[in-house]
Order: sequence, then C-alpha cells, then structure tokens
Amino acid sequence: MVSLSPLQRLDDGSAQLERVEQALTDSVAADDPFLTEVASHLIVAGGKRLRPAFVIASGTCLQDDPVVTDDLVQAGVSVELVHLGSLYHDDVIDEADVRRTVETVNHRWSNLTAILAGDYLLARASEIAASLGTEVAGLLAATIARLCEGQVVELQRIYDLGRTEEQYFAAIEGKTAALYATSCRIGGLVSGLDRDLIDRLTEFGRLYGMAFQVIDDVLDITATEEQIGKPPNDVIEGVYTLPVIRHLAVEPDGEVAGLLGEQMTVEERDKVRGIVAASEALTSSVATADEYCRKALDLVDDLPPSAGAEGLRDATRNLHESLP
Ligand code: GRG
Repeated sequence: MVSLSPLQRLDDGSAQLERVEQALTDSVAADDPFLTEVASHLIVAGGKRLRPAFVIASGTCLQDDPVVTDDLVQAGVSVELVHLGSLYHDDVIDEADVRRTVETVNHRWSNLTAILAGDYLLARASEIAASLGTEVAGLLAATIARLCEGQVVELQRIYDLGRTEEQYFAAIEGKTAALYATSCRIGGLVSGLDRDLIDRLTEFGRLYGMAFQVIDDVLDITATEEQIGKPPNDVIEGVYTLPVIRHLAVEPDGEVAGLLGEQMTVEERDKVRGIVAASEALTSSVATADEYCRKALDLVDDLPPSAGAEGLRDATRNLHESLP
C-alpha cells in the first residue's frame, strides 16, 4: 500500500534500513537452528519496516544532521519484532497460508510452531526494550496488551451485523494504531525529546495507524487481489469493517444484510463488495480516512524541515495517496 520509506529523506536512508535489517536478523538468532529458521521466516520474506522507520524518523525529527544511534536501531527492532509476533499469531487465527508473498509458518510447519515462534519474537522484543530502560519496557508491554485487546474485541464481533462504529474504532485502535503510536513514542523517548513533543508524536502515530487500518479495510472492499497481495477476505471471514457497518446502518434489510452473518462463496463476497463499493458508505469511509491523514499531518506540520520530520510527513502523504 505504501512503498516509500519514511527514511528516504536521510542521506543514508537505505544504509540505515540495512542496519535495521541486520539487527533484526541478529535479534532472532537462537542456539537451535530450527528456531532460528522459523523465527527468521517472515523477516527474510520482507515487509515495509514502517514501524522501525517511524521510530528513527521520530527520534531524529529535530536534528538537522541526523544521527541514528544504536539505541534507535534497537528500538526499531523491538517494535518490528512485536509486529512480526502478532503476524505469526494472526496467521494462526486466520488459518492463513500466505503472508508477504511466502507460505506462512503455520502452513509450512504447524500452528504450534507458529505460536511458539511468535512467543519467541515477543520475548526477544521485550528483552531489547528492557535494555532501553524501564519506561520503554513498560510501554512495549502495555502495547502488546493493547494489540491483544484489539484482536479480542474484533473476534467478539465476528459475523455480527450489529457491530457498531464505536466497536470497530476501538478494535483498530488496539490492533493497529497502538503500535504506530508506540513506535513514534519510543523514538522520542530514546532520543530524550521533550514530553510535549513526545506526546504529539504519539498522537501522530495513533492517527496515522487509524488512517492506515481504515484504508486497509476500504481497499479490502474496492481493490483486486493483485493490488492488495492477498484475497479480499474480510466479509468471508465475518470481519465487518467501516464501509460495511455504514452500509448496514442505511440498509439494514438490504441485499448485503441478507448475505452476511455466515460464511459465503467468493461470488457472494464479490456481490457484497460491489454493492458496498458503489455506496455512500464507501465514500464516507474514504472521508474518514482522509480526516485521520489530515489530522496526523497537522500534528507534524510545524516541525522543522529535518529529514526525520519530512519522513513522517511523506509517509502520511503517501498513505493519503493510496486512498481510492
Ligand atoms: C501476540 C502481540 C500479539 C498479538 C496477538 C493476533 C493479534 C493479537 C493481533 C494481530 C493484530 C494485527 C494482525 C493487526 C494488523 C496489523 C497490520 C496493519 C498489518 C499489516 O502491516 P504492514 O502493512 O505489513 O505494515 P508489513 O508486511 O509491511 O510489515
């Protein structure tokens, strides 16, 4: 969805990303070669590394001549490991067979392997966070809890036609926005920025994360499998997101409502997607994402023209441009 890294404005942005890559690989090396292999599986498969980039961009947002310290790189690794651990567990929950274009750990080995490897990634993340201080360690632990809460709130509403916008926003705030907020906050904490700015960066990350997830959910209705890199499966899996919730609020007894509430065929899915995509509910969901992007941008608008601050602004503009 977003191809440009927030680190592209650094003179040596690709070298810094390479440092993150190497540190990530080192962080999961275990005595046991099998554990190393399964724990590295999705790292090798790629990923945009947006969360480490947000750590580094936030941490350097006031520096004319940015210095990316080892602590910032390690902080980036800790948030990416939490992200990875959540993906391992999410793929077990969804029984997914492909992620980042490669076979998932659960599909290639087993659910047990994926859960244990995910736990191992979270443990490594916690160990690194502890080396960065009590506040960072406490924040990362609380964020892992927020991810779990978000996922549980979502699971409680699977196939529920009565899912409210409030329940939807609470779920995405936990499962997606919390880790973006924490990425920016940890960058600020590690660099010792002042508290007001740290709070502002945290809110920027939260708003970016909300926009990110709403756009992800809109694209699951409007985009092709090729465009999003996976089958658009939300309605089949019973995850009724903002466009569907808003459509049902206007047409509670319409054709879409008649098809939802249980598993459906791919043809029925595409029927639902077509109707919702052509509805006012889609337009208003796009407007919601647009508003989150604008509010996020407002918060970093007056930061000085450093590479870090430009990176945060670019990332938000890129996200905005991915809106249909
Ligand atoms: C054990 C931490 C932990 C959590 C358990 C399963 C679960 C609870 C939470 C899952 C939350 C989840 C999968 C949220 C979606 C996150 C998301 C937006 C994924 C896509 O992120 P990208 O596009 O992916 O940044 P890449 O591959 O680029 O890293």
